[in-house]
Amino acid sequence: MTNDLFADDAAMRNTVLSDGALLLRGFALDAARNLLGCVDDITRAAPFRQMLTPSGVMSVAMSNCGQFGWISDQNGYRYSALDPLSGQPWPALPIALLDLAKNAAAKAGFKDFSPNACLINRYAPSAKMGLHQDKNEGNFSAPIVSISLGLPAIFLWGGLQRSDPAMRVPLVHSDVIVFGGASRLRYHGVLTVKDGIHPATAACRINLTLRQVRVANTQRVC
Ligand code: MD6
Ligand code: FE
Repeated sequence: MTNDLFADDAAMRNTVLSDGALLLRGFALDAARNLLGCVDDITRAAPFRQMLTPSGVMSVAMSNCGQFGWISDQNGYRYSALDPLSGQPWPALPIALLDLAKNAAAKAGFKDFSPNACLINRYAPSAKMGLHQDKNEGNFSAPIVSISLGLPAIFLWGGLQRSDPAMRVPLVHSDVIVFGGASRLRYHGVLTVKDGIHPATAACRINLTLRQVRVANTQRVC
């Protein structure tokens, strides 16, 4: 009941960030506790790890669930059906997560979103994510659905060129962003997460991004 009131209040503050990008405030409020339980289960099987990139180690710790997972090493980024740490497939995408992502996408006008990959980002205080485009999916007609849980953060919402000015969007627990269409390849990032304690996650921010990856674009074996 209380949650419904908060959710209604939050929904009144939904915001179009740009053409094809919608911020759904509080959209994950009812599901949040269950989703965080799923993250615990997933990361027992596929632990959080700080991946390497061609330019150094990432401050954000990552894991994945679903048919494909986003991975990076000194050679670059790609999707893989197997967790390179274990050589095993990633844990399955929980139904609750799939349902939430489909509902969010539909609300933003993307009717047939069928994600097969979910990247799980964990930000400890002082972690951040630099401006980037998500362009390894091989399928830019599908949107990406992004769920924020725990500590707040400032999301940077840029343009189609890295040098375009970026809007600063404060995100809090249970906010969901759907971005696709004309916004699918916009640059975005996350400013350094500040110290704090959130009742749902303690001293971290968790971000889940659900993607529809084209199978032909992935690496099947590591
Ligand atoms: C984050 N999100 O919010 C990082 N990418 O922690 C992303 O990089 C992202 O939120 C693609 C689509 C939505 C996102
Ligand atoms: Fe991204």
